[in-house]
Amino acid sequence: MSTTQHLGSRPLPEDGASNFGANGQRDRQFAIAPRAIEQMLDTSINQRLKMLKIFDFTRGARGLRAAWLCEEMGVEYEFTPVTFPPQPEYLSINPMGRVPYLQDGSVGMGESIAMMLYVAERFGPTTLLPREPALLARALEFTIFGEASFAAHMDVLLAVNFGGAPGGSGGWSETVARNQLQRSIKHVATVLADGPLICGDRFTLADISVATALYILRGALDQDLPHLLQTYLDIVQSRTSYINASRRWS
Ligand SMILES: N[C@@H](CCC(=O)N[C@@H](CS)C(=O)NCC(=O)O)C(=O)O
Repeated sequence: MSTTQHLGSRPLPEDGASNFGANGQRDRQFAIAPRAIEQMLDTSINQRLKMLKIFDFTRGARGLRAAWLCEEMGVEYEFTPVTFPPQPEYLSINPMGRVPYLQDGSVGMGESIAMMLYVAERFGPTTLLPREPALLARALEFTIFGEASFAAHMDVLLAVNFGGAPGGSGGWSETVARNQLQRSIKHVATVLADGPLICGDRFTLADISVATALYILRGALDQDLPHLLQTYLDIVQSRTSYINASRRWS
């Protein structure tokens, strides 16, 4: 199907000669311009269809992980806001109904850490996922740690704070979550003591992952961070990539 048919508009002459009339050059421009515009439109529609889509709540933190990485790597993406509770249209894309969710054409996936690894592999190689074994090991460990051993424990506390846990308390699971969070905070502080970043001087996926956990801790749970961690968070969040991504989420 030709571009013209696809867009459902009248066929255009191959060049402007047939429309070249009494107005001379002006008519020629009119005949040529619509074709150029159609081509531009077609290109931008195709680009949009091919563009990565990241579904998340407005001001959601975890979807920013993938967006931040896209900004770092120069990968185009689109933020698609999801309301809570999720509507049938979103559930037809992601039946689990959680966010974030990433769509790359016919490929779809949840889990913010997996999304980062996908983007790094699909559009890489990138220095944000180092190849040297020692750095790779640390980057992978802390990329997964940032969610599995850190942010995931905050869910219980978020439920206690906002979800109306029975009696206003999360009982033993709240105690476990608070203990685990303290251990995670200590672990990050120990690594950052040799910093300035998780992998020394190299900004990696691990920083995006851990910084997001710190951001949830400070933002959603209103918890003050130790000075070292707050300074670290300020440094990584001052990157243009983060600023650009977070603007789209607000
Ligand atoms: N491990 C998941 C956690 C996802 C998650 O906790 N999503 C929350 C919002 S940040 C959510 O969808 N909550 C609504 C629900 O569970 O229905 C990830 O990293 O993507």
